[in-house]
Amino acid sequence: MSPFSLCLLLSLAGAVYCLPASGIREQEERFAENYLKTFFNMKEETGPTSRGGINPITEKLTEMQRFFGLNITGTLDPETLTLMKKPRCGVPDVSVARFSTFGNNLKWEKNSLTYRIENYTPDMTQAEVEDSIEKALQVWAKVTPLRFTRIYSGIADIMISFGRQEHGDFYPFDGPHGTLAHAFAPSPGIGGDAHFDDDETFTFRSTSGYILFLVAAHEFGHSLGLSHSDDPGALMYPLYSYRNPETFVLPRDDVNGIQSLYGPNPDKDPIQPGPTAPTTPDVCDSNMVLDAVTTLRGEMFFFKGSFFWRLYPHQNKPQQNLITNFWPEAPVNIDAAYESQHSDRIFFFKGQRVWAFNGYDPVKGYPKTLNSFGLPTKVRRIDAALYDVESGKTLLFVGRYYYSYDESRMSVDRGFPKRVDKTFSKVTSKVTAAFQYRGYTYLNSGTSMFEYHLRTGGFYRQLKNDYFLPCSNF
Ligand SMILES: [Ca+2]
Ligand SMILES: [Ca+2]
Ligand SMILES: [Ca+2]
Ligand SMILES: [Zn+2]
Ligand SMILES: [Zn+2]
Repeated sequence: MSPFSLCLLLSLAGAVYCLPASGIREQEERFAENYLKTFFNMKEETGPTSRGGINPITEKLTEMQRFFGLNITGTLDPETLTLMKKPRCGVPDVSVARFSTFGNNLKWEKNSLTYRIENYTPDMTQAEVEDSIEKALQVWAKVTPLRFTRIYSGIADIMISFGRQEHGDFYPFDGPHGTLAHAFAPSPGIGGDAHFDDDETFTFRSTSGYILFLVAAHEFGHSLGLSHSDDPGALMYPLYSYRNPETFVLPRDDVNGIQSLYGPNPDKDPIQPGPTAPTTPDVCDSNMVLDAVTTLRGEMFFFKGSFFWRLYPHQNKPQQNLITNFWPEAPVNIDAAYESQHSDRIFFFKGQRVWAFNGYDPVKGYPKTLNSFGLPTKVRRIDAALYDVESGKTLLFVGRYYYSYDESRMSVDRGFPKRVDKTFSKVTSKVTAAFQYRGYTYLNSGTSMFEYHLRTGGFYRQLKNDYFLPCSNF
């Protein structure tokens, strides 16, 4: 008997079909078993005769699902299998909390460390590799007393190399995708060293391929003593996610982690504190004010900071993702968003710029300016936007006023702006987010949400803005 029961969710009428055992299924079970052995420390002696009656695979699947915040089913469901196939770091996910260290305070006993780049990837110029490595180390130096000096011969604390498959340790790489790199915790010899899988395509700044700076910054976290974090916003989260390297700031969870080992940077200028470390928004924070809400092809999307939550119909567990993981070209900390059913596009607003995507693909000619929507030049940013399915108009909220925009004429309708409270009674302060869902119109103002029927102008009820986004701490 196979330990897995694999159900595939087919889109046919939304029904769930359990497929009979097949070659593909066995292959996927082997793949999953291997994943659990590699990353969740599953021991070899698995099988029907396990102690205590709990199948070790079920146990490890549960552990993995908890770590990644998936639905805990204890089975190899499609969501779990999809996550297992995502590109990631090769170091096991031994932690079960936010930031964690390797235990026993495994750290360097000195603040001055050396590094050496032993070889290069053919994917990038040598100068790009050197710049990526240097900046990745500076990510950690900025928030600690640690300082890094490059050496060109001999043995450095952190030896950096590119290799493929079996490359001299007992942890062979796996070809393209899957594992991208791995690194060793502080200790003499191989400790601190970082290896990159040269079967990957590394890149300096492109959104295709893996950004070497991001992969290296993560690996150096291990080189310095950090293990994986289950905070999806943390650099030490085990899965690769794209972020803009130009604007990257080490997240708060990682700062807390590394400072628990080495303390803060003594040279830091208190007068110029620099950008603050981003924190991951918590869906259970009842004071959270959403940046924007929109639908997209039947799902609901809730934006906050660098993140969004995605809610599938008939599912009550929202999925948290980095915006740039889905739309690498999109801004973060957006002002507003809406979906146009007319053009099947999603629009993001930030400051005076507007981005458009067809699903996840950028639309040519964007970003454009707010003026291209026919708004007067005095409007520097908008607060919220919604698309009214019935009239095909887009409502753009600015302070106490709103405009009606006609997408086909590409201009603002006559008679606008209007006062928000003239149309939407009860809304007396700034609209912070707006959307339509199942025929109803919702205006968020701070932590409140007002429900209307737009055609009749009827007000239905006042709700909390977490009405559609339930707190789901497990
Ligand atoms: Ca070393
Ligand atoms: Ca690989
Ligand atoms: Ca907003
Ligand atoms: Zn890692
Ligand atoms: Zn290695």
